[in-house]
Amino acid sequence: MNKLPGAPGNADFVLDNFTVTDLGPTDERLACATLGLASQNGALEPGQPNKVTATFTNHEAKAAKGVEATLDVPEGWKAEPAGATSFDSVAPGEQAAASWNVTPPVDAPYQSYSLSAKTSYQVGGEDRSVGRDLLIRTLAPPPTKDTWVSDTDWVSAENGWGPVEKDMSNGEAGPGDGRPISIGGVDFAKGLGMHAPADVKYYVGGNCERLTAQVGVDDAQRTAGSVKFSVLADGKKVAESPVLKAADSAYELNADISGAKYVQLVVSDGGDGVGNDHASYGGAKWLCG
Ligand SMILES: [Ca+2]
Ligand SMILES: [Ca+2]
Repeated sequence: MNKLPGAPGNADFVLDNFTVTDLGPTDERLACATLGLASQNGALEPGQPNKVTATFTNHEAKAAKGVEATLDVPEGWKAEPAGATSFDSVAPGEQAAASWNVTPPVDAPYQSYSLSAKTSYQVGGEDRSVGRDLLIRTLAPPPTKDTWVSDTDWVSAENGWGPVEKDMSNGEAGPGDGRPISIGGVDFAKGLGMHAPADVKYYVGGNCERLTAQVGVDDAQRTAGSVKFSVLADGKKVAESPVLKAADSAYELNADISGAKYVQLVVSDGGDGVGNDHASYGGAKWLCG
Protein backbone atom coordinates (compact mmCIF):
# COMPACT_ATOMS: atom_id res chain seq x y z
CA MET A 1 0.00 0.00 0.00
CA ASN A 2 1.47 3.33 -1.01
CA LYS A 3 0.67 6.84 0.11
CA LEU A 4 -0.57 8.89 -2.84
CA PRO A 5 1.32 11.97 -3.89
CA GLY A 6 -0.65 14.94 -2.61
CA ALA A 7 -2.17 13.00 0.32
CA PRO A 8 -2.36 14.97 3.58
CA GLY A 9 0.94 15.02 5.44
CA ASN A 10 -0.41 13.17 8.46
CA ALA A 11 -2.15 10.38 6.45
CA ASP A 12 -0.72 6.90 7.00
CA PHE A 13 -2.41 5.61 3.86
CA VAL A 14 -5.13 6.61 1.42
CA LEU A 15 -7.92 4.36 0.07
CA ASP A 16 -9.36 5.50 -3.25
CA ASN A 17 -12.35 4.11 -5.18
CA PHE A 18 -13.17 1.89 -2.20
CA THR A 19 -16.47 0.02 -2.37
CA VAL A 20 -18.28 -1.56 0.56
CA THR A 21 -20.82 -4.24 -0.35
CA ASP A 22 -23.45 -5.38 2.16
CA LEU A 23 -23.65 -9.14 1.80
CA GLY A 24 -26.62 -9.38 4.15
CA PRO A 25 -26.89 -10.86 7.63
CA THR A 26 -24.80 -13.85 8.66
CA ASP A 27 -25.03 -16.24 11.56
CA GLU A 28 -21.28 -16.54 11.70
CA ARG A 29 -19.36 -14.22 13.98
CA LEU A 30 -15.88 -13.35 12.88
CA ALA A 31 -13.27 -15.06 15.01
CA CYS A 32 -10.77 -12.76 16.66
CA ALA A 33 -8.46 -15.60 17.69
CA THR A 34 -5.53 -16.54 15.46
CA LEU A 35 -3.97 -19.87 14.70
CA GLY A 36 -0.34 -20.53 13.80
CA LEU A 37 0.80 -23.82 12.29
CA ALA A 38 4.43 -24.92 12.21
CA SER A 39 6.49 -28.04 11.78
CA GLN A 40 9.52 -28.88 13.90
CA ASN A 41 11.21 -30.19 10.73
CA GLY A 42 11.72 -27.96 7.70
CA ALA A 43 10.58 -30.89 5.57
CA LEU A 44 8.68 -33.99 6.67
CA GLU A 45 10.51 -37.29 6.89
CA PRO A 46 8.45 -40.08 5.27
CA GLY A 47 7.76 -43.10 7.49
CA GLN A 48 8.70 -41.18 10.65
CA PRO A 49 6.68 -39.07 13.09
CA ASN A 50 7.23 -35.33 12.54
CA LYS A 51 5.97 -32.97 15.24
CA VAL A 52 3.53 -30.33 13.97
CA THR A 53 2.15 -27.69 16.34
CA ALA A 54 -0.92 -25.46 16.06
CA THR A 55 -0.75 -22.44 18.35
CA PHE A 56 -4.07 -20.82 19.24
CA THR A 57 -3.94 -17.22 20.47
CA ASN A 58 -7.07 -15.78 22.01
CA HIS A 59 -7.52 -12.16 20.91
CA GLU A 60 -11.18 -12.17 21.98
CA ALA A 61 -12.28 -9.85 24.78
CA LYS A 62 -13.47 -12.86 26.80
CA ALA A 63 -12.21 -16.34 27.57
CA ALA A 64 -12.39 -18.89 24.75
CA LYS A 65 -14.18 -21.98 26.08
CA GLY A 66 -14.18 -25.53 24.79
CA VAL A 67 -11.20 -25.01 22.51
CA GLU A 68 -10.84 -28.05 20.21
CA ALA A 69 -8.03 -28.36 17.69
CA THR A 70 -7.99 -30.76 14.74
CA LEU A 71 -5.45 -31.39 12.00
CA ASP A 72 -6.29 -32.67 8.52
CA VAL A 73 -3.53 -34.47 6.67
CA PRO A 74 -3.41 -36.00 3.16
CA GLU A 75 -5.08 -39.38 2.63
CA GLY A 76 -2.97 -42.28 3.87
CA TRP A 77 -1.04 -40.13 6.34
CA LYS A 78 -1.19 -40.48 10.13
CA ALA A 79 -1.63 -37.62 12.60
CA GLU A 80 -1.56 -38.70 16.23
CA PRO A 81 -1.90 -36.22 19.09
CA ALA A 82 1.45 -35.53 20.78
CA GLY A 83 -0.24 -33.84 23.73
CA ALA A 84 -3.49 -32.09 24.55
CA THR A 85 -5.60 -30.96 21.57
CA SER A 86 -8.50 -29.60 23.59
CA PHE A 87 -8.53 -26.93 26.29
CA ASP A 88 -11.37 -26.03 28.64
CA SER A 89 -10.64 -22.32 28.67
CA VAL A 90 -8.03 -19.97 27.21
CA ALA A 91 -7.96 -16.50 28.79
CA PRO A 92 -7.86 -13.35 26.61
CA GLY A 93 -4.30 -12.76 25.35
CA GLU A 94 -3.22 -16.29 26.26
CA GLN A 95 -2.10 -19.12 23.99
CA ALA A 96 -2.68 -22.86 23.82
CA ALA A 97 -0.57 -25.19 21.70
CA ALA A 98 -1.81 -28.48 20.26
CA SER A 99 0.71 -30.89 18.73
CA TRP A 100 0.55 -33.96 16.55
CA ASN A 101 3.03 -36.49 15.28
CA VAL A 102 2.49 -36.48 11.53
CA THR A 103 3.73 -39.54 9.64
CA PRO A 104 3.71 -39.46 5.84
CA PRO A 105 3.70 -42.92 4.20
CA VAL A 106 7.24 -44.23 3.73
CA ASP A 107 6.77 -44.07 -0.06
CA ALA A 108 5.19 -40.59 -0.12
CA PRO A 109 6.24 -38.87 -3.37
CA TYR A 110 8.69 -35.99 -3.04
CA GLN A 111 6.48 -32.93 -3.37
CA SER A 112 4.63 -30.26 -1.38
CA TYR A 113 1.60 -31.13 0.73
CA SER A 114 -0.97 -29.09 2.58
CA LEU A 115 -1.70 -29.68 6.27
CA SER A 116 -4.81 -27.98 7.57
CA ALA A 117 -5.46 -27.12 11.22
CA LYS A 118 -8.77 -25.92 12.60
CA THR A 119 -9.69 -24.77 16.07
CA SER A 120 -13.28 -24.37 17.22
CA TYR A 121 -14.27 -22.59 20.42
CA GLN A 122 -17.04 -20.65 22.11
CA VAL A 123 -17.11 -17.08 23.30
CA GLY A 124 -20.08 -16.09 25.41
CA GLY A 125 -21.96 -19.15 24.15
CA GLU A 126 -21.32 -18.38 20.43
CA ASP A 127 -19.46 -20.84 18.23
CA ARG A 128 -16.37 -19.59 16.44
CA SER A 129 -13.57 -21.21 14.54
CA VAL A 130 -10.24 -20.32 13.06
CA GLY A 131 -8.10 -22.29 10.59
CA ARG A 132 -4.62 -22.28 9.14
CA ASP A 133 -2.94 -24.23 6.34
CA LEU A 134 0.72 -25.16 6.16
CA LEU A 135 2.33 -26.00 2.84
CA ILE A 136 5.29 -28.28 3.48
CA ARG A 137 7.25 -30.78 1.43
CA THR A 138 8.59 -34.18 2.21
CA LEU A 139 12.33 -34.76 2.29
CA ALA A 140 14.18 -35.23 -0.95
CA PRO A 141 14.97 -38.92 -1.58
CA PRO A 142 18.44 -39.58 -0.09
CA PRO A 143 21.35 -40.45 -2.40
CA THR A 144 21.90 -44.19 -2.96
CA LYS A 145 25.21 -44.03 -4.87
CA ASP A 146 28.16 -41.64 -5.19
CA THR A 147 26.55 -38.28 -5.92
CA TRP A 148 27.68 -34.65 -6.16
CA VAL A 149 26.28 -32.75 -3.19
CA SER A 150 25.14 -29.98 -5.55
CA ASP A 151 23.00 -32.51 -7.43
CA THR A 152 20.96 -33.22 -4.28
CA ASP A 153 18.33 -30.99 -2.66
CA TRP A 154 18.97 -29.65 0.79
CA VAL A 155 16.51 -29.70 3.69
CA SER A 156 17.40 -26.16 4.73
CA ALA A 157 20.07 -23.63 3.83
CA GLU A 158 21.27 -20.63 5.78
CA ASN A 159 23.83 -18.34 4.22
CA GLY A 160 25.49 -15.08 5.27
CA TRP A 161 25.17 -13.24 1.93
CA GLY A 162 22.36 -14.09 -0.50
CA PRO A 163 21.44 -17.71 -1.22
CA VAL A 164 23.77 -20.72 -1.26
CA GLU A 165 24.87 -21.26 -4.89
CA LYS A 166 25.17 -24.62 -6.66
CA ASP A 167 28.21 -25.20 -8.93
CA MET A 168 29.35 -21.58 -8.67
CA SER A 169 30.86 -19.24 -6.12
CA ASN A 170 28.61 -17.24 -3.81
CA GLY A 171 28.79 -14.06 -5.89
CA GLU A 172 26.66 -11.25 -4.54
CA ALA A 173 23.26 -11.15 -2.82
CA GLY A 174 21.28 -12.34 -5.86
CA PRO A 175 20.77 -15.95 -6.97
CA GLY A 176 22.89 -17.45 -9.76
CA ASP A 177 25.39 -14.59 -9.87
CA GLY A 178 28.62 -16.40 -8.92
CA ARG A 179 31.62 -17.45 -11.01
CA PRO A 180 33.14 -20.92 -11.41
CA ILE A 181 34.27 -22.21 -8.01
CA SER A 182 38.02 -21.67 -7.63
CA ILE A 183 40.23 -22.21 -4.59
CA GLY A 184 43.97 -21.49 -4.64
CA GLY A 185 43.88 -21.25 -8.44
CA VAL A 186 42.18 -24.66 -8.88
CA ASP A 187 38.74 -24.71 -10.52
CA PHE A 188 35.88 -27.02 -9.51
CA ALA A 189 32.98 -27.65 -11.87
CA LYS A 190 30.82 -28.98 -9.00
CA GLY A 191 30.33 -27.78 -5.46
CA LEU A 192 28.63 -25.17 -3.27
CA GLY A 193 29.36 -21.46 -3.09
CA MET A 194 28.64 -20.04 0.34
CA HIS A 195 29.36 -17.11 2.65
CA ALA A 196 29.87 -17.27 6.42
CA PRO A 197 27.90 -17.83 8.54
CA ALA A 198 26.39 -20.72 6.59
CA ASP A 199 24.73 -24.02 7.44
CA VAL A 200 23.31 -26.28 4.74
CA LYS A 201 21.47 -29.37 5.95
CA TYR A 202 20.88 -32.52 3.89
CA TYR A 203 18.95 -35.73 4.46
CA VAL A 204 21.07 -38.73 3.47
CA GLY A 205 18.99 -41.35 5.29
CA GLY A 206 21.92 -43.40 6.65
CA ASN A 207 22.85 -44.36 3.07
CA CYS A 208 26.28 -42.72 2.84
CA GLU A 209 29.72 -43.44 4.27
CA ARG A 210 31.69 -40.29 3.59
CA LEU A 211 31.50 -36.70 2.45
CA THR A 212 34.57 -35.44 0.60
CA ALA A 213 35.28 -31.85 -0.52
CA GLN A 214 38.08 -29.41 -1.26
CA VAL A 215 37.30 -26.32 0.79
CA GLY A 216 38.61 -22.80 1.14
CA VAL A 217 38.10 -19.08 0.64
CA ASP A 218 36.93 -18.74 -2.95
CA ASP A 219 39.29 -16.98 -5.36
CA ALA A 220 36.53 -14.38 -5.72
CA GLN A 221 38.40 -13.01 -2.68
CA ARG A 222 42.13 -12.73 -3.44
CA THR A 223 43.46 -11.03 -0.35
CA ALA A 224 40.81 -10.92 2.38
CA GLY A 225 38.49 -13.37 4.13
CA SER A 226 39.04 -16.14 6.64
CA VAL A 227 36.74 -19.08 7.25
CA LYS A 228 36.48 -22.43 8.99
CA PHE A 229 34.60 -25.41 7.54
CA SER A 230 32.96 -28.17 9.53
CA VAL A 231 30.73 -31.14 8.82
CA LEU A 232 28.12 -32.38 11.28
CA ALA A 233 26.59 -35.86 11.12
CA ASP A 234 23.29 -36.01 13.04
CA GLY A 235 24.42 -32.90 14.90
CA LYS A 236 27.88 -34.20 15.87
CA LYS A 237 31.04 -32.66 14.39
CA VAL A 238 32.85 -35.28 12.31
CA ALA A 239 35.30 -33.14 10.31
CA GLU A 240 36.74 -29.66 10.56
CA SER A 241 39.23 -27.56 8.62
CA PRO A 242 41.75 -25.18 10.17
CA VAL A 243 41.01 -21.47 9.69
CA LEU A 244 41.62 -20.92 5.96
CA LYS A 245 42.58 -17.57 4.45
CA ALA A 246 42.32 -16.06 0.99
CA ALA A 247 45.85 -17.05 -0.09
CA ASP A 248 45.58 -20.67 1.12
CA SER A 249 45.19 -23.59 -1.25
CA ALA A 250 42.20 -25.92 -0.84
CA TYR A 251 41.99 -28.10 2.26
CA GLU A 252 40.68 -31.63 1.82
CA LEU A 253 37.74 -32.51 4.03
CA ASN A 254 36.99 -36.21 4.40
CA ALA A 255 34.14 -36.75 6.82
CA ASP A 256 32.91 -40.09 8.18
CA ILE A 257 29.13 -39.79 7.95
CA SER A 258 28.33 -43.51 8.05
CA GLY A 259 24.87 -44.20 9.45
CA ALA A 260 23.94 -40.52 9.70
CA LYS A 261 20.47 -39.48 8.61
CA TYR A 262 21.25 -35.77 8.44
CA VAL A 263 24.49 -34.04 7.45
CA GLN A 264 25.26 -30.33 7.76
CA LEU A 265 27.90 -28.43 5.78
CA VAL A 266 28.85 -25.46 7.93
CA VAL A 267 31.01 -22.39 7.40
CA SER A 268 31.96 -20.12 10.29
CA ASP A 269 33.80 -16.81 10.25
CA GLY A 270 37.23 -18.02 11.41
CA GLY A 271 36.95 -15.96 14.58
CA ASP A 272 37.33 -12.50 13.03
CA GLY A 273 33.91 -11.60 11.64
CA VAL A 274 32.35 -12.41 8.30
CA GLY A 275 33.84 -9.68 6.09
CA ASN A 276 34.91 -11.10 2.67
CA ASP A 277 34.13 -14.64 3.89
CA HIS A 278 33.28 -16.13 0.49
CA ALA A 279 33.66 -19.87 1.12
CA SER A 280 33.40 -22.74 -1.35
CA TYR A 281 32.95 -26.48 -0.92
CA GLY A 282 34.73 -27.51 -4.14
CA GLY A 283 33.88 -30.92 -5.62
CA ALA A 284 31.71 -31.83 -2.63
CA LYS A 285 30.55 -35.42 -3.01
CA TRP A 286 28.52 -38.00 -1.12
CA LEU A 287 30.11 -41.47 -1.13
CA CYS A 288 27.21 -43.86 -0.72
CA GLY A 289 26.07 -47.44 -1.24
CA1 LIG B 1 24.72 -15.08 -5.21
CA1 LIG C 1 36.33 -14.27 8.71
